Amino acid sequence: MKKTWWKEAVVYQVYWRSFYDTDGDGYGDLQGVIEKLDYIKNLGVDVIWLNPCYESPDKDNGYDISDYYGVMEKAGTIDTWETLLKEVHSRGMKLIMDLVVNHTSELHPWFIESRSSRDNPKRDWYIWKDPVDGKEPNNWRSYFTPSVWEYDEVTKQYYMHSFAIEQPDLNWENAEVREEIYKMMKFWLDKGIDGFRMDVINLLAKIKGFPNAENPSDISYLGNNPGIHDYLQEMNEKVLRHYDIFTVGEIPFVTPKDGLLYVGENRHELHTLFHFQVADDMPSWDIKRYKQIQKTWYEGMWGKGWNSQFLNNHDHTRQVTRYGNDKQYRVESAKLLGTMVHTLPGMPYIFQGEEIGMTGVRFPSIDDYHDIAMKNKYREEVQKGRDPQAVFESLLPLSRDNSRTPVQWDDTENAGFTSGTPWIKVNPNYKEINVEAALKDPNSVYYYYKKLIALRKKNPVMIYGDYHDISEGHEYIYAYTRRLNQDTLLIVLNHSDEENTFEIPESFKQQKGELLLCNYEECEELSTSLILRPHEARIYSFV
Ligand code: ISL
Repeated sequence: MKKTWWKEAVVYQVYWRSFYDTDGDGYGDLQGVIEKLDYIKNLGVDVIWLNPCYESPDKDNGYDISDYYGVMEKAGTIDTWETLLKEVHSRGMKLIMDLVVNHTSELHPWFIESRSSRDNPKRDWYIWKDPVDGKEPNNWRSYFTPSVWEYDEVTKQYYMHSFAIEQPDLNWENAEVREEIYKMMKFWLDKGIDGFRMDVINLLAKIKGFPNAENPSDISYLGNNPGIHDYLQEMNEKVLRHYDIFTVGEIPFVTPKDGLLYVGENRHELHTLFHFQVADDMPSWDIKRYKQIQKTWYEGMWGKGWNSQFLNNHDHTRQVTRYGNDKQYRVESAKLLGTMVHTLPGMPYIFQGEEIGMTGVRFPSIDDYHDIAMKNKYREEVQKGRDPQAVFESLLPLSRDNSRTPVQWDDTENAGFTSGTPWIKVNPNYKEINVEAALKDPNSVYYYYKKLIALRKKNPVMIYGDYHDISEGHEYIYAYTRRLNQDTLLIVLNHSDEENTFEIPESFKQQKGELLLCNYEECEELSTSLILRPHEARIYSFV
């Protein structure tokens, strides 16, 4: 398998608005990222993924861009951004930016022009359709609203939006649009960034003819449509291949077979992808399903394309809350999930705060929430006549705000995140869970992550080794091997609040294994029958 720098990288995601506020406006900012770069660097990560900080009316936290060349005031200025890039590079790290080109903000000058009249030269830059029988052109649902279509009174047509009404979709069939986007990508790449995380990049191509969907609530018709690979190959040819960069596509609704079409090493499109079979489709821990997902992706991609590993990000509830036990076993469980993400095949992602085991939230009222997806859904369901409290409660577990609360730096007011009023409430558990406490405690989740990352740097088997699940059918234990040449790792994870036993396979019984890492203070050396405590994780090495 071809070795590359990015295959060996560990990525840390910075959701800057919730990271660290330096000017007291209640929003994290780029200066805050600069001030905490040593903290990130100390963890051992290689790449920072920065969520969108472009000019934006901020209806969807920066995913509604009104100027691709400017920096949002809340985040800072282009000069601060330039300093950030320089400071990241001077610490030997890399910076990748979010690329959001499926849609713009409705306040982007292109859309303002486009909507101004039917014969405006930019009309075709977005997707406009006539009403059908006086109604929406078809029955498609958007991510955030009951229809992808919004009627425009002035020109008496509908425009398409795959997300909020304020996020009109660009028309990628239009060559001028594509050229304009490529120009913008080169602008940032020429400044020296190291790549892009590409927002819903598989949504660019729409189904020709816009036919009604049989089941409109399954919105997978929005993605992976014919034409998408032509766009990505063109993007690669015209932009990407000219730079030594790394790209990761956000690709919802994708199967391993189709995933390879995006990241196959012979395809010249993207380097890696985020698939959503876990984050979107597995609401709570389901070991059987998770093993199956890992198996099919490994079998589909290994040796041909590179995968990513993540369990949470700014859209998905914090992993220790969603897939672990954030109460009695919070620390053990956070470490176990980290062990899994960092030892499965693919690039590991850490979402800010994950490294101290931050948890999801349960705020008392819908007014405490800001997530446009949650707010819109709440309104939609309440308008149907459902009980508001019941709707609210049903939306709590997966609200995107679960992972958007400020990073908890210390136990002072607002967790040391801001001297002002935070844009979103701080998780009330900050007195117990915070960076300062983690840095003082040698057994913290933070130092465990540091060890995991260091281990990865020392053991190429963690990156390039093959993968075999040796625990199929076990209800609580997930155990697998990674092998490269003479090196073998055995990873054993007990996903349970109870003790569980795992019999190691015959082939290991004759070998001498060394315990490399374990998430409890004292751990058993290798034996034929391993007794694992609640949420215990161990890595053994065989040479
Ligand atoms: O959040 C989700 C489910 O709760 C995801 O399905 C998510 O909406 C989807 O993966 C697309 O996300 C990306 O594009 C959105 C933006 O709101 C998200 O923050 C971004 O990650 C529109 O740009």
